[in-house]
Amino acid sequence: MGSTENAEAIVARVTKSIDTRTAVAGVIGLGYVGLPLAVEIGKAGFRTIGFEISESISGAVNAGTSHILDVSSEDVAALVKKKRLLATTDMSMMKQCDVISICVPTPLSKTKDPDLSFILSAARTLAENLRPGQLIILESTTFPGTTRDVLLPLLEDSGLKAGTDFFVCFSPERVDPGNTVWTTKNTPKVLGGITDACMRIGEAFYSTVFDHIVSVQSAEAAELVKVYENTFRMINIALVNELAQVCDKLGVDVWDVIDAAATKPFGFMKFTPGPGLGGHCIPLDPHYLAWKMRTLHFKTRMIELASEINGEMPQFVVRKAADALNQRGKALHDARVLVLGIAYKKDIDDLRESPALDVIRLLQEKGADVAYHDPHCSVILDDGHTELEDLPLHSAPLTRDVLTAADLVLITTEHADVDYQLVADHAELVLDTRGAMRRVAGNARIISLSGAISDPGERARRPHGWATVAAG
Ligand code: SAJ
Repeated sequence: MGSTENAEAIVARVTKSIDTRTAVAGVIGLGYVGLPLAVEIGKAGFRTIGFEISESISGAVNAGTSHILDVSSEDVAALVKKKRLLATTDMSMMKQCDVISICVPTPLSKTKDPDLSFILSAARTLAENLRPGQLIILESTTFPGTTRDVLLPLLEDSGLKAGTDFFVCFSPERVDPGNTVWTTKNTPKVLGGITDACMRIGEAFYSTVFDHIVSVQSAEAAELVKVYENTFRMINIALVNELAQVCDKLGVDVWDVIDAAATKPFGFMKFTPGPGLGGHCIPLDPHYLAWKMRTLHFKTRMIELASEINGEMPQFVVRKAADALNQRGKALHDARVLVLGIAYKKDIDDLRESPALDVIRLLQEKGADVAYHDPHCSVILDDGHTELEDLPLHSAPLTRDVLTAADLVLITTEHADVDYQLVADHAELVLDTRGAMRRVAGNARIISLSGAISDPGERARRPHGWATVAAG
């Protein structure tokens, strides 16, 4: 076997090894994308090798433990026991793999430029271990052209030729952390190949792992599908965040408007406002496309504007907090503020890019005394780029005493397992940026993101103003 085999013969041989499950699969990166993928490939019947740079993650997987919210340790342990899943830091084992998926991070640099360092490192390691017949599938979200213009040349440094000696596809990950309805296996899987032969082998392999394959015309099309999906979300989230500011100006409850608009059975998709945009995808991925288009002298104005609007939401929320305290005759300075819910979205434990951290930072900068409670995030550690004071900061218990001691409770992320009735009963003042308090009522004065107020005791508590006294 070698490059003397023609592409068709190699395609037939690899396809047969896939059909008979004798092909060995590899997954580079066992994070929130790679570990679920490795488990599904193992479940599909392939011996799967997970390549990790982290000894601790590799060891944990081999011990039958999952470090990922959506992957059960039972599944990992069962596959490890059946020798369908093995984690390793020995990258030379890539030689043993017939198909290899790359699931490494694609972060942004400080200047919002693509950071392809993880892809470059994986590609160089792959090139050292590349052999004829291997299929390489890039899953990391990136700008159109990365597979063909960045990954391919590095792999061909091996001396092998893409499309004849080895095969390359792009297939974007579509993991929605915490989503139990749409999982790795049943979410339609987009796939684009560098050549037709690449596509056919990619389809042969991924159709054994995923319920539904969506083939597109090229790797670039597949890359663009992904950044388009997440740009769509980012822009619509910016639109609804701007709507919240519009409602604030008009004195209209934004949730009232959104819920009514969402009754439209066609032509509308519900998004909800909040304190900003979090996570490791939505705030970042559109900037991969914006960066690429800038190199082609094209300005993606929608992305720039949406990023600006979403980025301003933490400041908008802190202004609302200051206003809410001011209405009670209190200043933000030295105010005791309990930030409630800090994960980047509902019912998960991930703090990456969470806007709640920006809100806490801004509150601290204005002299507020900030504590937080989040049942999923027990501590905010000093990881070197979280610019908060007094780290590590531990989650405070959500008790009657903590709530009554707070001058303001600021809800930045809603969680299903938080008792908002307890908050309504014992907090004095609540700023709710997520609509978490809409179904409860108590003694608290509750102000929504767009300024709508519910205050059962408002009339009883209205103080006689200076003007009234002065007028005698
Ligand atoms: N957010 C809002 N309002 C909304 C929706 C989201 O403020 O109406 C905020 C969230 O609070 C969060 C951020 O946007 O801070 C991102 O939320 P997200 O729901 O997009 O969650 P992610 O980033 O974990 O996962 C998304 C996937 N989510 C959904 O499709 C629901 C999907 O877009 C991608 O598969 C995934 O990113 C990815 O990996 O690209």
